[in-house]
Amino acid sequence: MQIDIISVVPDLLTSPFAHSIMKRAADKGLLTVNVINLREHTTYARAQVDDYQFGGGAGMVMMIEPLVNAVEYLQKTTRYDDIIYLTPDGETFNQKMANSLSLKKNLLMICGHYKGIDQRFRDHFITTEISIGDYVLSGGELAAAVLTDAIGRLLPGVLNDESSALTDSFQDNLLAPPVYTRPEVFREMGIPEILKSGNHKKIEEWRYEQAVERTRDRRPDLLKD
Ligand code: 6GU
Repeated sequence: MQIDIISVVPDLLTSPFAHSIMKRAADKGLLTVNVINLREHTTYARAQVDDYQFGGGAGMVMMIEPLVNAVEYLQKTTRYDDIIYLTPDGETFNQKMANSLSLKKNLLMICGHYKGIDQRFRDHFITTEISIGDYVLSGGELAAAVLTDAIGRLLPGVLNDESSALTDSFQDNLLAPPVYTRPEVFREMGIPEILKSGNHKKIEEWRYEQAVERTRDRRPDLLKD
């Protein structure tokens, strides 16, 4: 899978994919992330990419022309399944969307800054608008990193134990159950007896009960549908 990300702060997007599971995905050739500097696609003086908004008001707006230049340049070599704009007024990202995006081949993500991007670009080039939650970030980069991580780890072969994505929180609309590792006793705090029983069927039942209980307690909204 290929994920291309257009940004005015490309440096924000180097570290998130250079470690751990995202690095493994890249090393195995399962996920390629390219970060494109929007300023390299503007024809305006001093690499300008934003301007004052028509109608007045505080805050700059990202201009349509550099964005179109960048997208059309990338489209010469890549056919995108989706062109995603990261924006707080988009649809709230969730695991279902991560699953569905992980089935695509090529994605393009556009990171907004300032007051956002010219509406004409949204109308004519963007296919999907996504937010990562009800709060405002100073730009779309961290949101693009969140999406890329959530999508990338779902690609077959990225996680060592392929079943481990299946037992994530949210994968079946349940939060994950509690987990324990060594030592068995730490400062008189033990672990649930059942986990030492060796009875895998009983352990699975216990985990499921714990997941349901935790979900009912913390996120009852997930159990409604
Ligand atoms: Cl995708 N972008 C920005 N700037 N803020 C956000 C967001 C995205 N999602 C939540 N807040």
